[in-house]
Formats: sequence, structure tokens, C-alpha cells
Amino acid sequence: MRPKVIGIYEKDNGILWKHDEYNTKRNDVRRSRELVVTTTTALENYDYGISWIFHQDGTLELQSDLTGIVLPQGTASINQSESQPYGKLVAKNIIGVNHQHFFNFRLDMDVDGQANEVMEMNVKPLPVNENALGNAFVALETPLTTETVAVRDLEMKQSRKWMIMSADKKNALGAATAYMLMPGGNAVFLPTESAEIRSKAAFATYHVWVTNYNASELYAAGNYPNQAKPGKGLPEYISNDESLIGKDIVLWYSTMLGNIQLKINLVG
Ligand SMILES: [Cu+2]
Repeated sequence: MRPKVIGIYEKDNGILWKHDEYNTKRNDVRRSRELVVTTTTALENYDYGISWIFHQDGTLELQSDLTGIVLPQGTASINQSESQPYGKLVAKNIIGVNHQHFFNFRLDMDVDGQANEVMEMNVKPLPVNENALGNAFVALETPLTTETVAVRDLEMKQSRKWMIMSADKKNALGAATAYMLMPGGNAVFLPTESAEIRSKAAFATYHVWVTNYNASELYAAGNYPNQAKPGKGLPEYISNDESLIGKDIVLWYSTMLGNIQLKINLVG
């Protein structure tokens, strides 16, 4: 592993856009070329790849890759049929232990300047008295106005997403210029309410936090997560509940991978 090294490369990723026009029988296609900036970090048994992917349609994509070896634990078992609630047998006498990975991304947003706002979007069906055929639904927009209000979770049933918007600039159609946070796969923090890790890793107990920019607020779990007192990091950063209207804001997004080993055992 060489320190302070990043990889920068372009790659083809198939179709960026296509359309086959029924009326004119014309078929157009444009290929997608991506610029990838990547770094890899080995931490004990795991190797983590973090790649920023810059797309031609303006999308900024973050891809996290996990490789290396699983978290192993010895066991007397040599047969999967024996009870193993905390993991799955990956070889004779070895289980891959159930565990979670938490990634937090600090995104210092400046969309069309520093004066930004955050809007939460929830898609909901209209109530029955306004919805005769039952098929009407709307995207409701709710501004997240202060730091303590902007502690949020994903909600798949409402296709919840967050828009980081300019507070004063409009696009050609009169809408605020904006970037939208498009969550990928995620999970929830599994330790119970009484688990000590909740006070040390409070950032991971919610998916989204938003703070006012502060040059000293760099780490979701605080500067010294292992030996610090509880409540450092994001809970401390939002404790003064600053306004998020027209501010230089920082968006913090936590994503969790639950590793439960799924494996076809081909060992003879
Ligand atoms: Cu893992």
C-alpha cells in the first residue's frame, strides 16, 4: 500500500442517453464516459475503495467498494446445519460474523454560490376526497430550516430525497438551481437504544444531518472518536441549532452496509 496515492482515469459506461423515435424511425445513442477519482484504504481485514465518479450529465456519484477478507471467527462447527445465529459458516470451523459498516460523507455544498437551503421531498398520494380515481400523488417539499430539524432518515415509502438549493439563483424555468441527494442502498443502525456505541457513533443513528459550515467541524464522530466523551461530532455540531436558510451549509450523509454472509458452500 503506497500512501498519498490516488487513481484518476476515464472509463466507458455504456449508454448515457438513447431514443428510438417511433414516428421517424430514427435511433440515436450517445455513449457515457466517466471520470473516476479513486483511493483505496486497507484497514485490518478490509480494503475500502472510495471512488468519486463525474458523469457527463452533471451527476456526481460516490461509489464505495468493500473487498479484502471477511471478519472471521473460530467455531467448533464443521457443518452448516448446526445453529449459528451470529454468522454463517464460510469454511469448516470458520464463521463470517454478522456486522455493519458505517460510512459518513461530509459534503461541503456550494450550489451556485454559498447561500444555500435544503428542501426535503416526500412523494405521497392525495387524500381520497381530492383523489377520485385514487391514482393521484404529489411531491411535497418541506424546507429544513434549522440544524436540529435537519436530522433525517430515509423513507422508501415516500421516495424521500433532499435537494440542496441556491437561496437566490433561479434556472431558466424559474426554479432554484439545485443538486439532489439520490440515496443508494442503505440500512439502519442495528445496536439497541441502550448500546454504548450509540453515544460514540451517534452520526450513524440517522442517515442525514445538515450543519452550518464551520472550519473546525470535520468529523462526524468528532476529532477523537475512540477516547472522546459521548456526544462529540454531529450532536455537538447541531447543539446550537443554527439557521440553515441562505447559509453556507454542509450535508452529512451516512450509509450503512450490513454484512450477513450469503455463501454457497462448495467445500467437499
Ligand atoms: Cu464487513
